[in-house]
Amino acid sequence: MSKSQSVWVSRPLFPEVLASLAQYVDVRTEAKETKRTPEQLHKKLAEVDGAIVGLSDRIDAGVLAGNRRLRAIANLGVGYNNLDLPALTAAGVLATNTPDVLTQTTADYAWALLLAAARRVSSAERWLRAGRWRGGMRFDDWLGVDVHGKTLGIFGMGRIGQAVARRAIGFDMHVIYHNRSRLPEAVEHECRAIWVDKAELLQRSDHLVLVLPYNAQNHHAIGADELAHMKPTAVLVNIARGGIVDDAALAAALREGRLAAAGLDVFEGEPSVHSALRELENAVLSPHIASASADTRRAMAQLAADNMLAALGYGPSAGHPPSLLNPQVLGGRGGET
Ligand code: 8YV
Repeated sequence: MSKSQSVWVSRPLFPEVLASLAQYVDVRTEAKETKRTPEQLHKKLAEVDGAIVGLSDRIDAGVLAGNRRLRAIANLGVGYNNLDLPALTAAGVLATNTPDVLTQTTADYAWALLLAAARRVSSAERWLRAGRWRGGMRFDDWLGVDVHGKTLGIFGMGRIGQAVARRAIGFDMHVIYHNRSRLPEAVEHECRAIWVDKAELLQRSDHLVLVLPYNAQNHHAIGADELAHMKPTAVLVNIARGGIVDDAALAAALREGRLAAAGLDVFEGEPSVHSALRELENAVLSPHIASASADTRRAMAQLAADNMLAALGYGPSAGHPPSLLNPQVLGGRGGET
């Protein structure tokens, strides 16, 4: 049966999620994820009523220009710095993201990076695989830095930051955090976390995890100055966004021993990664996979699909996408779904 509305999915998704979309709309899929030019995106969006996109798809006023058909953009991620929200709102396009479903998995991954970087897991494995473990290892080889019992700093204390903090209880850590606004006392108490200003966070953290959203104010929130205030024994973990850290300054600090190690899942200009970082043994690097467990990626994809169907007026939440970022658009449509 022909369907009246079409949805473009900018990258391969789980077949069952695509099938749930296809019950209601005509689904246009892609065989692989590619970085598209604004012109290519403009063309793709001109032909559909909705699009499910990811972080490499930058949706701004330019790609929306002249588009009278598009009604919804569903982002595959909780962070949505790839979306120009004011531009989407001005164009009357509903925008959604995927909060909550990835909180725990992403927090787990912050710990994976922290522990791997502090205890030199990747570097030791590379050494072993290279056949260099031949006996005669010294008792003081492969010394890392401890995580348990230390002070954990968290920069950005939203849902994921709080989930990182809760896990620190099991490691007997003291947690300090910095966030624009202080959390309610009950949440601070539950997370056993104490608010400090940014300068104190940098100075006191034995290890620092970045979980803040990317925006113009947070560009290079961790640059050369900030790194200079951190402890030389500290591990820095970035599971937030590339651009929050000045990667060149970080590489210099790691190379010069001004910082013990870093665990990085996100990079400025990804998928390319600063060559200086790639050369460092004390940097654990991964390709933006903090939310990538099978259950969570499936849940994210399904939430994006549910958001899309609801935005286009289908399914149990028709007209009310579960994670709508710009409810003003619904108001502007005068209740139309
Ligand atoms: C990515 C994320 O979306 O949700 C976010 O904001 O950064 C991640 O979940 C995902 O890894 C795809 O790049």
